[in-house]
Amino acid sequence: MKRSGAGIGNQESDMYKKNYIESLRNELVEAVQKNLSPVAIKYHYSDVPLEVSVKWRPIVLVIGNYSSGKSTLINELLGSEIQATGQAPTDDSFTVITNADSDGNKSTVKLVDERDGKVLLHDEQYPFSILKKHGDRFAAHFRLKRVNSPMLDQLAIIDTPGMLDSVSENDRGYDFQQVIGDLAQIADLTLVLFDPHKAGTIRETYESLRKTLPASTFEDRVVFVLNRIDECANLNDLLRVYGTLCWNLSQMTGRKDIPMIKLTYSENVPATNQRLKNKEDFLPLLKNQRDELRQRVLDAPRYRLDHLTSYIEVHGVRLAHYLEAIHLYARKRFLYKLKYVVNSVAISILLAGASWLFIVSSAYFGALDEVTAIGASAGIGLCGFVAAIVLMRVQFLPMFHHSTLKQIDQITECPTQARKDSWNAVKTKVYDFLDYNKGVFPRSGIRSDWKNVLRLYEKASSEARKALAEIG
Ligand SMILES: Nc1nc2c(ncn2[C@@H]2O[C@H](COP(=O)(O)OP(=O)(O)OP(=O)(O)O)[C@@H](O)[C@H]2O)c(=O)[nH]1
Ligand SMILES: [Mg+2]
Repeated sequence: MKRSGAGIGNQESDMYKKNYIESLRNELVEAVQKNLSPVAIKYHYSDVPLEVSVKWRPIVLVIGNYSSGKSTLINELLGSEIQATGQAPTDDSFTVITNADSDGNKSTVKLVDERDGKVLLHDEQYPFSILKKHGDRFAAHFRLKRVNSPMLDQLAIIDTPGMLDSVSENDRGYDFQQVIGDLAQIADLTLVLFDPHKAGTIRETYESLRKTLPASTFEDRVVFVLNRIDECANLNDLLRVYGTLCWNLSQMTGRKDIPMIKLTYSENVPATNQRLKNKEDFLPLLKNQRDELRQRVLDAPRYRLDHLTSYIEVHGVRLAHYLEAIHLYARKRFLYKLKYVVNSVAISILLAGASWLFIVSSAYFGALDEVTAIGASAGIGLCGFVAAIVLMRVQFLPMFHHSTLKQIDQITECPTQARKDSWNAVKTKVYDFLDYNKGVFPRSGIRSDWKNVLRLYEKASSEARKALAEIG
């Protein structure tokens, strides 16, 4: 990987740094495209090229309870009422909001056009093809809005339906938590919004984030926000709500240290305006962290490089583990067949020998000449061998296949937590692959593909980490 511009250090202009980051980003995407994707597709690790999820612009995902103020926050960031807002669950769609390419007047921010989910899921320029698996019900709740907001020059924002209780979640007709997990994997930053009325009712969503995001980048990629704090009656009430949220988060994370929670409210809501003017109220005493949140959103593109690097690492490790598993399965099957064939040859020879003894000692066949007797016993031995091979194909190999699939966890060794994690991520894919082709697939090349993936991802990741350290 060539690194243009490295070493210029502090004198680097912002422009130069931006170009450097851009060229590094392109090189990393190319590394995925050239080295990981062809192998991932060849062995059905992925149906779509891996770079599809990372080659588009940086993405900020906004999730949270219904009416926690997601759409209000997004409108505020964009500087226009692009998303519908309102009390009670308002919006049941996932909306990708990105910029319109038009160079027209950007002083008035407005919606330029809207596309429906089906187009979005099938258009290769967008990174959403992995969501096709969620079916038509999901596609009907997925759309793209193009807006001429300068805020969107470098990023896209995804507004999501408000989370409901898990009973109502089941009525959606698609797996909401899985969609959130898939989107969080593509996103460079996920904002998780709570409001004082429902502080901490998103356990399942938290779990799907935890499962899909690499542990190493989780803290950088998820920001918790306690929004609408202006609705707390007083400071004591706010402390009570904050305490409840901290407690719920620590229950979800299983950790005692609480992640940073941004305390925010919208100053555009009329009632809040009045409270801000009222000096006896607690609101004027408290810093609204809205600006910090805005800055965090604007910084999302900077995290894209880290994201891309960990994407290469995560998929490099998983793909290598996947290939190792199917290589070991193929080797085990080959050794099983070899042992079976050797045993069959031995038994057939014994059978031929026994037949010959029987023929020469039998009063009935004793009259046969020697060549015919040898030919007849060799024929019996051969028939025995053919029968054994047929039996192996129709009976023993399927039995071997099913019992290996039943004990799929024993295919590879997982002595460390990292190995267990990568195995858990690929186990179903390995099972599906072996189940689909019934264990019959070309064995040659898997081992070298596996070793190549290991070598190439380690090289790409170490060079990217070095470059990231240089950028600082
Ligand atoms: N007091 C107060 N009201 C807010 C604040 N943010 C949003 N609201 C109001 O809360 C209601 C819900 O806001 P939305 O932005 O629609 O919430 P949402 O999370 O997008 O809701 P769904 O799309 O239904 O999940 C609206 O009536 C907003 O005007 C805030 O910070 N303070
Ligand atoms: Mg909304």
